Amino acid sequence: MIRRIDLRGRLAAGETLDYRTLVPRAPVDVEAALDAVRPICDDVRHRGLAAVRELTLRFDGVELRDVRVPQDAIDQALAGLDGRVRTALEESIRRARLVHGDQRRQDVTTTVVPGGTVTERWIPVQRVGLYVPGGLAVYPSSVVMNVVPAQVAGVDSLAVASPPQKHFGGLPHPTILAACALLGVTEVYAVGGAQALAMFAYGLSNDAVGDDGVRVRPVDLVTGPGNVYVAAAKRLLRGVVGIDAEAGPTEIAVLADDTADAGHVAADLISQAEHDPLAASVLVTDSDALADAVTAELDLRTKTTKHDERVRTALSGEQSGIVLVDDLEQGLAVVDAYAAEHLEIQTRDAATVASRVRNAGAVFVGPWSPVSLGDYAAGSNHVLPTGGSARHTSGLSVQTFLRGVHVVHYDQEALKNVADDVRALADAEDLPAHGEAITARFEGDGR
Ligand code: HSO
Ligand code: ZN
Repeated sequence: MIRRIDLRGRLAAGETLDYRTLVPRAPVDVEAALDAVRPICDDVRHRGLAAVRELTLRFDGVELRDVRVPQDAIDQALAGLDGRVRTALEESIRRARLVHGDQRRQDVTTTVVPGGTVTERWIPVQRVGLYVPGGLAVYPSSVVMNVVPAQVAGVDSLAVASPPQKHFGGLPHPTILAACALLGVTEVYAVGGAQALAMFAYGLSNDAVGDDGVRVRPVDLVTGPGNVYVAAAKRLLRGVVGIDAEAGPTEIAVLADDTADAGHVAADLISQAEHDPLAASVLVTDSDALADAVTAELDLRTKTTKHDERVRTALSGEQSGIVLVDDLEQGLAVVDAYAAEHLEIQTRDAATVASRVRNAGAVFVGPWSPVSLGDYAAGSNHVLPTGGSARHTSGLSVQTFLRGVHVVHYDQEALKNVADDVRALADAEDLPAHGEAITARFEGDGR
């Protein structure tokens, strides 16, 4: 059911291989979704709450009275949370805080010349909107992964939006609300999809909603996963509001040799295929025997896994496959070209092989570091670049919620000493007023 791409012997035969076009990849057409999303964003912008209510009825089948989730509903969700899940979420939060706490950057002051300093100040984004989807699965873990770095960065104001669920009285899923409660997030909205992102970008003002007092302040940055419509809304609203990455369907690549356990590799490939029929599972190996054993294990395990249909569709899709390579050297070139959201290294001397990886959202080293550990409880972040964007983009981190601002402070002497250089460059660019701004300060002192 999973296809094979055999690259063996092709280099020896003198072929030049363009790995980027040879690796399996799903075409995700965000552009096509833009047309559907544009009128939704415009409507929310111009008609505020009335539009959000109508869209929520149309897409979620829920009649919203107020967009804001009342605090007692959030408290009740926490009170009703299963004890085992609560303990696990608390441990996940604790580990994420450890890792993200170490990411917090210090301001750095460089003394360029005596009397002339440049400080890089890291200033948190003021207000952030976090979108938590409610589609095929419920992701309280994603609440943790978005909220923890924002809080560590020092974001002042944090709002969460998640689709209202018919079965839960028109509120977001109770586990989402409980995760918010554990993290101390109190501003939660029962709004989903593109309308949630438009609400965050434009806000809902009193003017737009009449006189029932609802007001949602616009945010400065929106983060969080979502389907293709959420990605399209992000693309459309970027500029009005900052966005994190446009997250596509999840991906796992495993680079393995003959020392890997075929059952474990298959289980890991299935674990991410379970997210989405469009999810990608890719094995890159130099071992024929492992490729055969993993294929057999995939067949076996797909029969008993809960979301078998989704998994089967994902594994047999053109985005998934087993890539056979001559050796690990070629394997590394292939996984670098693929730039997976998640990359597992299951080889001899895995740490050394992993240290040579250039492109991946996150790397999972050795037999005891599966992706699902990272999804929930490694301490690492699970909001990671997809679709090959790991070539140029990082996953979510404290850095996502900070801006580096250069603070320039020169005294008179330090400016005087560099005045000729500024004037020379200003003249070279034919921008003499730039030079005059320096000269004006020293007129009459003989320089
Ligand atoms: N693997 C997903 C994250 C996730 N998994 C949430 C389970 N829950 C994308 O990194
Ligand atoms: Zn996952």
